[in-house]
Amino acid sequence: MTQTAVDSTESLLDVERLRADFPALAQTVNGRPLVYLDNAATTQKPISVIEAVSRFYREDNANVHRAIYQLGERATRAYEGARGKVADLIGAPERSIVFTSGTTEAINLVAYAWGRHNLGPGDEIVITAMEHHSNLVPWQLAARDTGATLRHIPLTDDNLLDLEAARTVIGERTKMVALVHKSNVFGVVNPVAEITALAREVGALVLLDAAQSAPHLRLDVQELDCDFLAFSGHKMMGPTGVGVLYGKPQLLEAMEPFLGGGEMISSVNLTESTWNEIPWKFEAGTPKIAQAVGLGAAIDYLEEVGIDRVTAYLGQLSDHARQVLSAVPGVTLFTPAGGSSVFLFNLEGIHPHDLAQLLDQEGIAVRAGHHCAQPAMAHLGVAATARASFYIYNTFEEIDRLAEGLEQARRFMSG
Ligand code: 7TS
Repeated sequence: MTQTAVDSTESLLDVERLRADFPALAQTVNGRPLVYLDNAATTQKPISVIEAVSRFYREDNANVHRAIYQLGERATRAYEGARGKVADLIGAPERSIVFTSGTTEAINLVAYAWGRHNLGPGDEIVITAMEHHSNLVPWQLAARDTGATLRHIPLTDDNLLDLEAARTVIGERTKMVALVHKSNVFGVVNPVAEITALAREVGALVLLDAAQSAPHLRLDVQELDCDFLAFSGHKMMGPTGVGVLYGKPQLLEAMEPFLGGGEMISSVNLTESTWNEIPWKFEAGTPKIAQAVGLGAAIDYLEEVGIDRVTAYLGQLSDHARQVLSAVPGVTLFTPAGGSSVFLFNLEGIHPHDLAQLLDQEGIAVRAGHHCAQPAMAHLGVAATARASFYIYNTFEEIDRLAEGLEQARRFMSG
């Protein structure tokens, strides 16, 4: 994106100009311009990211950390350079940044490499009732394998974390508190400072699932004071197949490896091995080299737009969405006040899957289902909902088209 794409005087973002950077947004569906509103699932990619991946394969492709030749050194520089960009993005030292395949693998890494060696009967892991399955199932497995107990912080009737209950759920037995920073179903940013303070009182570790917050908010791990933080590149305009685990260096150093293989060792004989230094101790095998390079380009793009402006623009879009969606008769909005970028709703008399299909006829892409958060659906008392989620290239007009699409669906259903 060129510098002129950002207009700080008139509106927060010059979205029309910015959209030109995203080739996938230019297409039509059924003759109507695509309205892509499934950004919590994955975001579209700007040309600079697509080009960075392509350029890597065309010019710099070699394996990393082992080649003596110049091409290999360039590949290593590109890969490690991307780590530096991630580290700068979240205010962390480079050695605390582990490249994983995504949020899911990052959380599994902690649940295995930390959980299996530090949990036992009598210990408790605390999650919340609004977790994505990625931050739930790994802890169910860890509890099953270690004899630890999995507990959760319930939700209030307003679909927020019940902080009163959190004070009793987090206790002397708690060893790990793993919670979502920004919810992929409610769009709310959880009060992680309060939860972290409760965890600190009892000496528990804190893992933040930042899959939805990293694309939307400026994160600083020193300020957040979390022990682990996980996010995915593909939800912040980067390629699929790469994500990040941040861990406090002293914790990563004390942990056993997750996967064994090449790259993660210092020396190997036929009976035993010693481990590489962090972060490479946790990067077994040929890493996600081109993907990490693409993530680096996505971070450059995000920084050029300005993350604070991203947050503010998404806030404006969300205010508009709340207004127009709640004006459609028959719409139940589950997103609490304060929730942004993610709007969870149902339309009376129509199953969310049918609704998504009708909207698709109009070129509007929304998600329908349980959004990998079945306990949150259970809290709402529904099996499924529709969900519209926004990112920086979405416009006010697109949200109006969604509202029109809902009106049409309502008329269609009432015959
Ligand atoms: N945590 C949260 C809060 C998420 O929203 C997601 C993906 C994940 C973890 C898993 O990320 P992954 O990159 O490892 O798959 N959320 C969604 C969603 O809301 N719709 O599709 C994927």
